[in-house]
Amino acid sequence: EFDYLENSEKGPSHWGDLKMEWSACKNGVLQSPIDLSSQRAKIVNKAGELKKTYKPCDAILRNRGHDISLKWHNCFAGLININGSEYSLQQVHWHSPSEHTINGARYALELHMVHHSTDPNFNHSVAVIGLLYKLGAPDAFLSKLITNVTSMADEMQEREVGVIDPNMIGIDGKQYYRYIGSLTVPPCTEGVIWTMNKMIRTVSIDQVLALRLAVHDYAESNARPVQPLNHRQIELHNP
Ligand code: BO1
Ligand code: ZN
Repeated sequence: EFDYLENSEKGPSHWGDLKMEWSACKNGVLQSPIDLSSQRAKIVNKAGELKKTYKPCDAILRNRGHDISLKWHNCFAGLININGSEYSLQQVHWHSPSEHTINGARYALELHMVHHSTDPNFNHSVAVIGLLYKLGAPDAFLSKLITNVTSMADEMQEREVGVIDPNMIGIDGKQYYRYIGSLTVPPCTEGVIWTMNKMIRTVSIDQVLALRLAVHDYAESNARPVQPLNHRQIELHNP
């Protein structure tokens, strides 16, 4: 349905032409990912640490063709609180290389923790926490899953992987970038609250290659190009 190849008619520069519902990919002005420029960020000192209450819960690992995702299933994986509103954790997935850049620098891997608003009047509002990884020591969370990732080389496979604790991801909520953007895949829906951790974690080259090979030829990325910031403000929360 869509791909990431530069010269393909289903590639990122054509997503907005493929289906009417995907027009935000082309015409939106609050699109993600972006370059997080520390120079342009407004420093917010009084915000406090990111409030989160995650708990272990049963999960399913899935090869969705364009990425590998881990979805918590038939249980409650916990909440984050953003400006007094609660968002419940649904799934995580990986992009390689990173979609967001920091001062123009791209990282080896980016993880997205996708949350939905729990407020029924605020239907389907999405908040994503992003984490960036540079090459180095293996990531403990991925280590638990990597054998299953490697065995899922074909699209649309899934595995029950038992109880997975979201706290193992190890987000550090002390310093983070915050801005309003979009889903980074079609339909590129806007209004997503993005929280990108400032702390960079590490991942081994083997783990990155396992994720990339399971999804595509390892030469193909699943990162959407960086989008214009337009008139948006980026906040750097630094309690
Ligand atoms: S991302 O984090 O911006 N790459 C991203 C991209 C697409 C989605 C989520 C995050 N898709 C949404 C679907 C919803 C679904 C939700 C949670 O993921 O549009 O229908 O409920 O799984
Ligand atoms: Zn994503």
